[in-house]
Amino acid sequence: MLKRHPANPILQHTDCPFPATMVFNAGVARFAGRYVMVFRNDYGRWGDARIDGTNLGLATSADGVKWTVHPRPVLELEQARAGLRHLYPERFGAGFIKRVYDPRITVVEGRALLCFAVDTAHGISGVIAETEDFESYRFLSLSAPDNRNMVLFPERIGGEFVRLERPFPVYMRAEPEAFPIWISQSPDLKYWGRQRPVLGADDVPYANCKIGPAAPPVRTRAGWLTPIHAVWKDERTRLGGWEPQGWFKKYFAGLALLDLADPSKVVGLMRTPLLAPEAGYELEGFRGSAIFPCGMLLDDDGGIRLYYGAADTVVALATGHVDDLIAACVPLG
Ligand code: BMA
Repeated sequence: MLKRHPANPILQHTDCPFPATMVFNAGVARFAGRYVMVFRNDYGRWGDARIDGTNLGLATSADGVKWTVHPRPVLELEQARAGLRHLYPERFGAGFIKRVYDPRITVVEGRALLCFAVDTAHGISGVIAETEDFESYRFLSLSAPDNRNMVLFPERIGGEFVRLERPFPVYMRAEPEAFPIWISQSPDLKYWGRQRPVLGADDVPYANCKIGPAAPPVRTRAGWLTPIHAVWKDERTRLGGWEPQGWFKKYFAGLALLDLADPSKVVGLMRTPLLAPEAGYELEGFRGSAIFPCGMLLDDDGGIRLYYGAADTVVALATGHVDDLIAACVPLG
């Protein structure tokens, strides 16, 4: 269904002109005549799971394969703290925001919007920011905890902005944990409401733990083509990785098709993974066997490019054709 690009990994720490170690989970868009990528950089020592910090870097490209990294990170923790200050009480202190990570880019009506996760003293939240140049950001909203993996649809639906998100239920959740994908909508990107569940982990045959939105959905004639990530956890099988206590969660890329007019309705789902960890750069690294897509683009000729974090260590690209992906999605059983 998808072919791994021969240039993989298309971005890694050695491509960065600043301290970088794990370079992964990158949002990608076409904007102002070029390809733009905002990636997560966990910096520290190679081979060591204890990192010194996380920031977001920027890379640009003429062809979506060969990337040039901007000389400095574009979002450091201190910038995020300063920029988000108006969205929470001052008395929570400078340390309230602890980490920024996992960016996704969606261009909606010509506006470049970035969704990313923030760890806060009160739990994990999702942020929406707007940018003109991908170097400086205006922060529009901070979600209540515990929620993340937010992706915006590339156009308004029924007059409203729409996003997929992945809350973490704490009470009354299924055993084993089965975190689902939800949807919500907003008139202005600030006030989010009408939350509804869309897809459960138990709908996905290759997830026994959690699923989440991956890259922002892409419009096709058959529906919104929507990459997801799906997690299979087996504590008897230790996977590759740098975690001293071991790593046991395999992350697959999956694919759903959502109704164009009402994306809370699932039209189809791939019953098998869209991409399963197999290549060396997917199996070995910080967290082996992790495929975590954060960007998908549809070319005019029907070509699909899926950009994904591999082993939480590098960025990789896989390509395919939109017709094959649509045909692989079948109605929920
Ligand atoms: C998820 C997130 C992602 C990461 C994945 C695999 O929970 O933290 O950033 O890629 O785990 O480690």
